[in-house]
Amino acid sequence: MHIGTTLTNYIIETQRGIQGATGEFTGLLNDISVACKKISDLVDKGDLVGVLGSAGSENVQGETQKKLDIITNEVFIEALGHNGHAAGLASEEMDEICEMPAGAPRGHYLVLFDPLDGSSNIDVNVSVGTIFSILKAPEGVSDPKTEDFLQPGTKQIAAGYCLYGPSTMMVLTTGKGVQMFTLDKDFGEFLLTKDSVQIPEDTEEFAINMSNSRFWEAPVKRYIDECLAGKEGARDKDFNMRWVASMVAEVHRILSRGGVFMYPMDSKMQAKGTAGKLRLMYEANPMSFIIEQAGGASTTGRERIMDISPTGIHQRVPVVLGAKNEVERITRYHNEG
Ligand code: P6P
Repeated sequence: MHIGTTLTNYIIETQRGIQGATGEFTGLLNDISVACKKISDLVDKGDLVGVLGSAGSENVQGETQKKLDIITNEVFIEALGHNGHAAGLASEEMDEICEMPAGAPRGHYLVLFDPLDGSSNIDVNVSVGTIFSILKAPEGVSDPKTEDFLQPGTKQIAAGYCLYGPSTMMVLTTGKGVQMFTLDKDFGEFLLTKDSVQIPEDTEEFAINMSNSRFWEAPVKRYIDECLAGKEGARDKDFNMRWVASMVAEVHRILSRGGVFMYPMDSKMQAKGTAGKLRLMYEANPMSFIIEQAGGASTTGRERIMDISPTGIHQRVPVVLGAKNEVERITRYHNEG
């Protein structure tokens, strides 16, 4: 596929070779593209259109919602709920699966999404993003229930994110590698700018929230201490550190120049009875699909994230993803105890 082709043409071309493709998947990705273009415009305008600041409410995660968390959630539901491409929707911002618009035609896909990940950054003008995961609704199910969404990450048909940064970029995998599209705002199309993205197996850059270090488990502390010691310790190289506090930005950096990202389990979370910070269904699974398709790895520190059998829409998991050899080293440290 040639660089510069539009996202829509790219999807039509790749779908053309699929036996029985009806065009519904192409339509669904177009709906997602429209939603992301609208969100990009709102994020760009910010205070000019009064969308920044807190909404004065909390989401199911107990997190304070930003006005844009709620607005972007509505943009996604409006874009995906009416066109008959989705059978059901689930959002980080909603306790239960979405009530699809009355009378709207239903498609065959389930979409789980975080409409604005990293939204704590939005008020300080730092990159944020949308993350989405696409599953097939069970055969013959047009009114899916929560349990129909609870499929392991290996069942994903596609996954992607849209990064609202200096450029707005859509990054997508349908299981045939990872492609990057940049939004040309002059005529409102995502254009293919990188095809077959690959992550180096080694890296010299790690990303973790160091303020949690006193709560980490021993294997995480061992790994980070070795990175900090660099060539003066057990490693044969020195490391750099980054932390944007926006998973989409961290993953995009790793896809663009390598690295390893960790949001591990810690004793603070254990005390609260949660299994991690990041959500399996609409953060860890879609990002794991993308990372693995780009030649990286993604585990909880102990097991492959995409193999996890989900127990809840908002289930949290520890995340270690990126450069294959670093993820394997961290996972080995966990298994050594
Ligand atoms: P912390 C954003 O809220 C998020 O879910 C991820 O995008 C990000 O990687 C992480 O949480 C940041 O967490 O503890 O640094 O605020």
